[in-house]
Amino acid sequence: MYKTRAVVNNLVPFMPSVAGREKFASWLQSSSRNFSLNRVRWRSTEVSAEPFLNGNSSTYVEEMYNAWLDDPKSVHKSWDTFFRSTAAGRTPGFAYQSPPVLADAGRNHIPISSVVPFITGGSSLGTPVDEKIIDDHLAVQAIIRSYQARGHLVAELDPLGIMYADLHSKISEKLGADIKEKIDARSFPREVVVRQHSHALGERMFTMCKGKRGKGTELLIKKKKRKKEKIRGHHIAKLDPLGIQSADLDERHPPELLYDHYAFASNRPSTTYSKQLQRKVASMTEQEADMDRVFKLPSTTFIGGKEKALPLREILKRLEQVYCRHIGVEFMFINSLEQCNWIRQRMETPGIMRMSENQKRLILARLTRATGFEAFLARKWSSEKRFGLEGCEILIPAMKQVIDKSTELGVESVVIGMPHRGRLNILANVCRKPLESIFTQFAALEAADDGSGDVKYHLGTYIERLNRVTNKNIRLAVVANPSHLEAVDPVVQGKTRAEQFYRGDGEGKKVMSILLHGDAAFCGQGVVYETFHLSDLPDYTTHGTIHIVVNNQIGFTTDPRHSRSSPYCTDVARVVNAPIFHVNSDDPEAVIHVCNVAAEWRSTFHKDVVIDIVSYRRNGHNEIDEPMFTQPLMYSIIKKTKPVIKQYSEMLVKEGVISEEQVKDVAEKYDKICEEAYTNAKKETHIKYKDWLDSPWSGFFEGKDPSKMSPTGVKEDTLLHIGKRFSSPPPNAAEFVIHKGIERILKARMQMVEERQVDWALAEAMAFGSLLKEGIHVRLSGQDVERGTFSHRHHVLHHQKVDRATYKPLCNLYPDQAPYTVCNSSLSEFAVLGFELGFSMTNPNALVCWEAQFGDFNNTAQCIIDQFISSGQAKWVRQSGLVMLLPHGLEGMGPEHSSARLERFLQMSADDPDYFPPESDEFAIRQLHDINWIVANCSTPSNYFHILRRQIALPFRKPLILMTPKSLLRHPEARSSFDEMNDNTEFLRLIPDNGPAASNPENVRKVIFCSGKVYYDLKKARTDSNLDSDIAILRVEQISPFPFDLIKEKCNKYKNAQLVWAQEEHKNQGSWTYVQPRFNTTLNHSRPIKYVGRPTAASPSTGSKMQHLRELNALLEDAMS
Ligand SMILES: Cc1ncc(C[n+]2csc(CCOP(=O)(O)OP(=O)(O)O)c2C)c(N)n1
Repeated sequence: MYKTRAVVNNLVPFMPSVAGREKFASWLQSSSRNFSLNRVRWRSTEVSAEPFLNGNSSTYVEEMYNAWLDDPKSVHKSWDTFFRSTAAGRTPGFAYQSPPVLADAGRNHIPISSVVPFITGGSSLGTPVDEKIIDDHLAVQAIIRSYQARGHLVAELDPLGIMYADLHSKISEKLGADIKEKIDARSFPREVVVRQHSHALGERMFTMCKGKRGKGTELLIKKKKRKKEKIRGHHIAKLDPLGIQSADLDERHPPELLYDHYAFASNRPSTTYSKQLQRKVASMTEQEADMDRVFKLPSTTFIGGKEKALPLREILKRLEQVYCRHIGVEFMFINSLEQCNWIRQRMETPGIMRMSENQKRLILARLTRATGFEAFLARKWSSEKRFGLEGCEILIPAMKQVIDKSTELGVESVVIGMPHRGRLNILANVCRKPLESIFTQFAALEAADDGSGDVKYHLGTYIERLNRVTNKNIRLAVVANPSHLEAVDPVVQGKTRAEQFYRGDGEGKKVMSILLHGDAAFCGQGVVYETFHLSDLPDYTTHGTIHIVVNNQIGFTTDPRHSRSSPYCTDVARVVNAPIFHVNSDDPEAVIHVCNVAAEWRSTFHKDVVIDIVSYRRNGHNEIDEPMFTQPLMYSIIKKTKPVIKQYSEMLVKEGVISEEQVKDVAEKYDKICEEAYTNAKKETHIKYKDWLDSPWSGFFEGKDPSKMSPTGVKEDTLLHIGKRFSSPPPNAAEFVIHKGIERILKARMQMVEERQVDWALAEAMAFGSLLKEGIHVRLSGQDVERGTFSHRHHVLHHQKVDRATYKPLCNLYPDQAPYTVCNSSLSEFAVLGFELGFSMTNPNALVCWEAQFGDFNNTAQCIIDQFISSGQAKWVRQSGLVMLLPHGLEGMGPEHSSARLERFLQMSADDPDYFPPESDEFAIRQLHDINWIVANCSTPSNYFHILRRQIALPFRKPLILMTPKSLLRHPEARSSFDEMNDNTEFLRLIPDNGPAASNPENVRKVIFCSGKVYYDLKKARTDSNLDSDIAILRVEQISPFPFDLIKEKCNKYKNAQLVWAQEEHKNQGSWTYVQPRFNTTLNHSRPIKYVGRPTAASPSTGSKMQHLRELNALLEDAMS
């Protein structure tokens, strides 16, 4: 509402002048009979002075008014008359005059008479409308809206009934009766049965929202006026310096939710609505008879079904049924009337939650399996950690329902990301992974394949099976993940996006993702937020994710009020306008209903949606933990709480849907299945990690010799063609205005191509372009990658006159080329790197690159690097050819734009420093095969070209960590000839010295090994010192795996020389600590290798340019000495 108002407010000055331009609020202010234009100012209007603006009808009336302001003819004549009258100064009650009947009502032509007479009981032409009746009507509408917006705050969501108490407040005698009973029955000191913050208002507020169903709801609020003003301030704050946006920030506390708040039954003053409205409503509702008065239902509610009007009593009853029972829906913040109405319809339509007997039996059957599975594991492996689902077993029927519904709506493949809780159960009962495979994980068996493996509740899986409910084939992948909660979220999104991309599923109709979360992790981990922000970006969207929170109201041993500051653990989802369905896990049918709605929502709007299953954890954090140490009272309640299976089966027996014998029978049958699988599992002698692979690349490895690599050199014609295309303006250059600076860059590029030369950007374009030609999809993602942080790339040319008109040269190389994706990302490293990793997992025949703005920033994605990229293959036998491009180098730009922390990547390389692998022709490729990732620092464009192409030429996939240059991008010497890239050329792990020193190696007194940009500084210093024949400089381009063989060869060549490792990084950083022991192994400790470089330091680089140069000179002097 505020949003609309603010928009109106902002738009009004630009609207064409129309008769009676009066601010909308003025005619609602009936207390002020003075309608002077100048006196009423939107910007200074307080919310409380605009009572009707909180009601549905006011939205409608406001729409009418806006339309009328725009064009008085666009609304029905009656509205026109009305607005004209109010503009002319008539008071609301007298402003309306019934117009003559008009035929053919247009789009906005709903006559006011269709609203007003209902309220007034009919008014004849010229009869003034009774103001009081309008107020009553609007008050009812306000109540409806309040239930829709805030009903979730009083819904009975918590199966334990301990959710809302506030530790710092005394429990009032006015406690909701059923909560009070619950607490009393268990005879606990009530103050301690506390789980969550009281809503939003902090310690001084105490809210207890509970009531007997159908009788209205009781709310007790104590708040200080000052506090209230503070809270409401955001409604009227002017947040936008440009005045072009608005905020729709809603207060979370719902006094207006409760009908007695409107004083229908008493004269209790309201704190929300104006005194004037309170008086009006109070006078209307003094008598119980008001409850039987019939009110027209606005178009924004569906509680009436086919009824257009209902008695107030019935309205309230239905609203409570919908919004204040076991489902609490948050959706009114969504900025789309269509979407809000869509949800209202699915929640409010009478009978919408009714289930058939078959559906009920299906829920029970699934619940039986979920419960039986945990019970079976607990019986067989009582002291094993399994992070069971007890207390939220309903998750299994919920997941299955989401999948059933989505399959019914066309989805064929679901990618799932989830934490530990209930994972085995999901694998068994949702994915239908053979129970034998799961049970063998409990036995201490040897692995039949390579890798170090992972604990059972982290492993992934991939299953293709028939969905028996929909009779459609479905593919389910659960992505393997580390302990690091939520880190898998962006990986799942990337994998999902890739599947959609390669299937041509541009709208996400065939492939979708489901993300499961724990309550503490969902609100605690920042990557959740970062991932949400990818959800609507053109090159990152997965067209809607269904999030399911297993909200057991505890995180390990920590209560929610100590683990989050937001009222709900799901509030993070509000940023993307996702509807949030809180649902009580003890009401299986309510859970299934919201699952259906969520799946339909995703299928209809292709936007994220959250299901928050409010439940509990029957055991400790894991099965061997003692929860009574820390949550004694909560757990005493849990012990007395009947498992949902029991509650639901009893209910169905009572309803006559199923008999007690049948309940028993279903449970026993499942137990038998488990026993059989258990017996079979015992026969297994080995486990296979491959059985747990989440992304099988069928056909990729078959028939490939793991020791053979395709060539990386490219025909000259191809280089020339790509070079020319990349250097040309758009084909329609006459109309497409490009920037003069870009024209110059393109010209310079063309000149290089004509001279058969490439710089860094051209080499990269040729690597990408040649792969595209070969049918390999290339995706380059990261912050500002389209232009390139250093303005060197320019893969997207922008029309200087037309917004969003762009040209991407690499998309226009060949008619039958593979697609090229280049996309600026959101400003996140964690989520975006995770996303690209996920993308790279789907298709091995794609080059997926992520570029950091500066290499320094990669450490905000450290978890993805450590937990997935470095160790993913070892843990989960999953390969990835992801490329990380990390601008790196000390160039006097200060401590934070200098180091990609090369040393860390090297330290994580699984490359034994003490082991010289057997020498053979396959030395290099074997090393690559055995390593966890490749770390390189190239010094020439051609080597960059080759190493990128090598990612695809390899018969397997390894992540590539590449230190990339900054100043070298434009360094005149950092150029390569086509000769170094065409047929019969390849990536050089080590670039030898090709100068005078190389032709007379015996006389060389010093060999400097180095890597990356420092080579050019050393080379210049050597020439300046006239030492070209005395000193050889060799570049180690691939640092890990270490080129033992080549180092050995070169050291032998320069047998009389002193060996030096020179680097620009500080001694405790860069490559030194990695290369030193490997040099020693290579040389069998027979020749020392000396360090030349900066001393150790805590910070990667000095902040002083002068100090930087001083250090560099010292380094060079030392190297040349
Ligand atoms: C990033 C991260 N920090 C800490 C932990 C340790 N840890 C494991 S489970 C857990 C509690 C998680 O609570 P919640 O998200 O509510 O899920 P639940 O275990 O209750 O299902 C914690 C803190 C972790 N796994 N990951």
